[in-house]
Amino acid sequence: MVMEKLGDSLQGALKKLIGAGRIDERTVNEVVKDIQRALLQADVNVKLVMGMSQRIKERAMKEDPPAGMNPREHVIRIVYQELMEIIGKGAEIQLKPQIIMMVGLQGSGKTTSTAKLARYFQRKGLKAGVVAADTFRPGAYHQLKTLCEKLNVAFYGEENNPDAVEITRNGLKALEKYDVKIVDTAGRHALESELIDEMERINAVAKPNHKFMVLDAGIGQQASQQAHAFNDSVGITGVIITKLDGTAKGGGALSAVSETKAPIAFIGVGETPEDFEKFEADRFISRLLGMGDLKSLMEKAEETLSEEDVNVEALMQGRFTLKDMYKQLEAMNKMGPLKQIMSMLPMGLGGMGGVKLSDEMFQATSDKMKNYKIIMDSMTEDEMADPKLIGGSRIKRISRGSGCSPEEVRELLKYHKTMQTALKGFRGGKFNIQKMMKKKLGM
Ligand SMILES: Nc1nc2c(ncn2[C@@H]2O[C@H](COP(=O)(O)OP(=O)(O)OP(=O)(O)O)[C@@H](O)[C@H]2O)c(=O)[nH]1
Ligand SMILES: [Mg+2]
Repeated sequence: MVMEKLGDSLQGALKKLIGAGRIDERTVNEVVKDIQRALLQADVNVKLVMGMSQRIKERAMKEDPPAGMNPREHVIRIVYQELMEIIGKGAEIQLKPQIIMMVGLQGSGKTTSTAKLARYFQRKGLKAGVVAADTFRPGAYHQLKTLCEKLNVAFYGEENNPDAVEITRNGLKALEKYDVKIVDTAGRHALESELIDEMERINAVAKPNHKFMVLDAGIGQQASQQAHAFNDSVGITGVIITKLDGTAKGGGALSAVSETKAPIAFIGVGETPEDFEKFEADRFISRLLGMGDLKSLMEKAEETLSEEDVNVEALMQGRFTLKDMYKQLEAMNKMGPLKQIMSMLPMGLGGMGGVKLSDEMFQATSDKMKNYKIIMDSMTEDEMADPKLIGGSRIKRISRGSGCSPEEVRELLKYHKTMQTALKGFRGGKFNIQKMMKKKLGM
């Protein structure tokens, strides 16, 4: 998971709160101290952290919990709200025809993000094309071309033309029929006049609706300086923070950017085209705090899967047969890294509710899932639709057919039952802490 360390520490702090006998000043101070430490380690600015801690303390002691909310939930809600203040709301991205220009320093991730962004819009049903207007870095043309070919994204470039402005003009014309046109530009080591000059000229020709500054999360709090500088020169409408997967300083970059006027639009969380997310502060924080993120998952599911792959509706209604489970396991494979998916799912839904999975645990779960599929392949249609039919003798038959032990078959049935119960609970039939918290916290 992105910013795993920060998430771990924040969750540790909240666990203390949940485990405390009663919520008094001492408990609050202790929890706030833990949160402080976590944020400072993630490189969030000291002043911001101190201001936030003070507010949490004051609000936790002075404000009365809203009706129906216990003191614990009340404090968690305050922490959530104050984190939202620090991170800020994300940028609004409209799904309509538009021109986007990417700017940023060398190696920040512009070219990679250009391709990822094109894919994002394509998945939303818009036709996307990109223009390779980086004539500074050798190989830039081929890098982008290859990425686009892989993703089936339209590409325009002129390998031997040194004039980035001309390429932009030609490219936008050539891609006229495309809904979303993204212009990848060159970077420089530092914000030097040559770079600014080129950005300004491309800007004048492209007249982009959006100018996204691409920023490497590794620079931490310096993000704010860069965002200001780019904003003053060419004006930026949003920020893409990349490489959040590879740094402990993500908190610095995220909070520093949100202090500038440019909102965070997307985050890059890995090298593959899938590792890219629209930035939604509320979801991001829910995930950090380990509250699962069903909404993100559902969206991801809808984007990646066709309807016959998984019946989300039935799932949410608690109609969950073995067949549905089988489909779900297949769907998980399609959706990519199981680990990522599981950190988004609330507990019980096959997810860990933000509980961290060790690599061994993850491997074990992943192997188990494969086993489950093999076992289910030895079941009849009737059994798949109604697992209650499966008694002792059928278990033996399935065990023989699949080459797994009867214990494994029983375990699968138990797993299915747990999931089914959890889903019913999730739907609201039963007491469910996850749902209750989400509702009360207004998430
Ligand atoms: N781990 C990780 N790596 C990333 C991410 N985004 C980009 N990268 C890697 O960062 C390196 C630089 O990315 P580019 O997209 O080439 O950066 P650029 O801004 O276009 O660089 P220039 O064109 O030289 O200015 C590549 O190796 C990418 O694979 C991300 O979100 N996570
Ligand atoms: Mg590049």
